[in-house]
Amino acid sequence: MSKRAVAAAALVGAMIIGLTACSSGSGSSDGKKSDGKLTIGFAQVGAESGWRTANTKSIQDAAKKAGVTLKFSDAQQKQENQIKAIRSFIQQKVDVIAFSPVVESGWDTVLKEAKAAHIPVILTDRAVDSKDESLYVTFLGSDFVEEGKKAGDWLVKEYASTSGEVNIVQLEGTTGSAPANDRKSGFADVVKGDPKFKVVASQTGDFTRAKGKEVMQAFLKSQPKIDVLYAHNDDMALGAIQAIEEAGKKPGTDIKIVSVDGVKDAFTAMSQGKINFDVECNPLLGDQLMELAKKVKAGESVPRRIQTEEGTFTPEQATAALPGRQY
Ligand code: GYE
Repeated sequence: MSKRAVAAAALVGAMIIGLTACSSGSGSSDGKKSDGKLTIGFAQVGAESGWRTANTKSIQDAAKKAGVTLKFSDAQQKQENQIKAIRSFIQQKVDVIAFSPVVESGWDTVLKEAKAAHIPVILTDRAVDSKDESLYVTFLGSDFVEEGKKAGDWLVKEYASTSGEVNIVQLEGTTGSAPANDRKSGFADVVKGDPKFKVVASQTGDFTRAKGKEVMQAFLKSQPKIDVLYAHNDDMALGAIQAIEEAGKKPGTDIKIVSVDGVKDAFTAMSQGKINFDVECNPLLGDQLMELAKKVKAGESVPRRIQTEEGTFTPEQATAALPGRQY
């Protein structure tokens, strides 16, 4: 870090302490001051799932609490919309750009434009596959490969005493997105260890309930024997549950379901025995993002990678956690 950056860091640090001191007396925690206010441009993926809604709310609430001006854009799951939003943030000269890339590839050009404009970029939730690591300062989010492995580990245990074939159908997330790529590969790495596990069909449901239902209907028609559904998120699992029930089968019993996210609606389904295992993915990234953005703006160094901590849920655990679940 340059001397200037260090000096700037010290100054902003002092300002933050000052603001905290001011607000603590009045009982207000948002520390609103027009001078030195940080502006973040945030390009969100969309509103495709319960996870995403919780993530958006967390970021908006955290910005308010931290006295940060948030310019928020919803890309409706389209990369071109996110690129447009980032370009507009560059034009508006925001202090920090944060975004959750809908897909992994194809970001270098716009990220180079941000770099040329000296606007630091923070990745949240999803990663990009850029070789040039100077195009973003840090990445805050989950380890999706690990999540896929946790789903696979559950399956291996669940079917430990079964010797016959276990037919699996997979509902993939948005094609080309980091969570779809990584949850697929993490799961495959574990289940390939035993040839009885067969992924008989795998298709994208775009992380939505409607698509999850539609694709599951097609699986039910084309596959004579389905033992397990592995869904890359809860919304697709919830859509698939409707398809399974409409086909006269019992989700969680006739077809076992393992999913990812850990949203409230999925916990409710688990308490009804319709989902057998859920791997948690934490959407509450807002406070950490605000903290990071402040540090980055101040020229302080931040870790290149900040990983979210998360667990797994059995139906019993989900039922117990349901009353206090935030999202
Ligand atoms: O699992 C899914 C959402 O990127 C981790 O995106 C996120 C995923 C999440 O649509 O529900």
